[in-house]
Amino acid sequence: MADDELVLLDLWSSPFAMRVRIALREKGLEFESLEQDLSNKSPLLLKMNPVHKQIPVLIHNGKPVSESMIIVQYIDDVWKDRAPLLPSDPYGRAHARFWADYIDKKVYGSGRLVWGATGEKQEVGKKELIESFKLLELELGDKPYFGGENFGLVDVGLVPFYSWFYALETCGQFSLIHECPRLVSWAKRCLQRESVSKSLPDQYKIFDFLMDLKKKSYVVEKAGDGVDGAEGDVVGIELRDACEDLELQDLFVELELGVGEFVLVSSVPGICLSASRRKKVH
Ligand SMILES: N[C@@H](CCC(=O)N[C@@H](CS)C(=O)NCC(=O)O)C(=O)O
Repeated sequence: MADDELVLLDLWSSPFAMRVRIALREKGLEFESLEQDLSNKSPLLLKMNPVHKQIPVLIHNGKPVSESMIIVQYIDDVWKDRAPLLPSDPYGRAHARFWADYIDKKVYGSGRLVWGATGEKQEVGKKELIESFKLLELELGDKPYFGGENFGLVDVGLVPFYSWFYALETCGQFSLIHECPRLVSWAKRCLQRESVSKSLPDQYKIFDFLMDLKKKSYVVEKAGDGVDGAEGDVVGIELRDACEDLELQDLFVELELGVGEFVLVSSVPGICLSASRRKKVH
């Protein structure tokens, strides 16, 4: 389609946004990337994604498309004549969508626990993440890509997490090359594609970004005796948990309002700490 205007509401560190950048580049499409500040959401983002208020959003000739895997499939539908990301047969398409959905359901959530949580929660995240990666490795088998000979939807869905590997390994104290050597080789193969290497940030930059985020913000968990956290909520934190992590201890000192009360300065879903409302701490 000639004269297409493509604007991406973007964020350099977001694995979801990376998917869209990769898909656009696979198709050789020019686009304008508008970096978003999620702590102060722009009127454009709120207008274009009023339901979730999240990036990425692809605005194609003024019309917004949201949710990364939906955007990637939209791009593949519109520009189906170049570098197809999905196979043409219905079974192959369903199979690829199944694994893309698996990645969405498993990898991001458990990864978040690995870099953002401590103690038992982190261990649970680590176990789940390694199990998911091992299962994905089985699905990959001996193929060069999840899409077989062709780089496809599942590859686009998963490869952004390669930029998080160093942070995950460092925080979780495990080695991905040791646990899942074939997955690491696959990621390196993907990185040889310009679409991927241009879209993924440096692993050390991601590590610094996540550690900074962990210091500045936290959210309480939904499970167990936890509570939902929202920006500005006043909650009490069991200092016992916080003590496991010296950096987080500093954070609590900074945020303390009174005896055992803390305010959430920012809401980043899934950074888990055990907490309960207005619980006294000593
Ligand atoms: N399911 C969404 C997830 C997108 C997402 O979580 N975006 C994050 C940035 S990584 C965001 O915009 N967060 C802001 C918020 O939730 O308020 C997708 O696949 O696009």
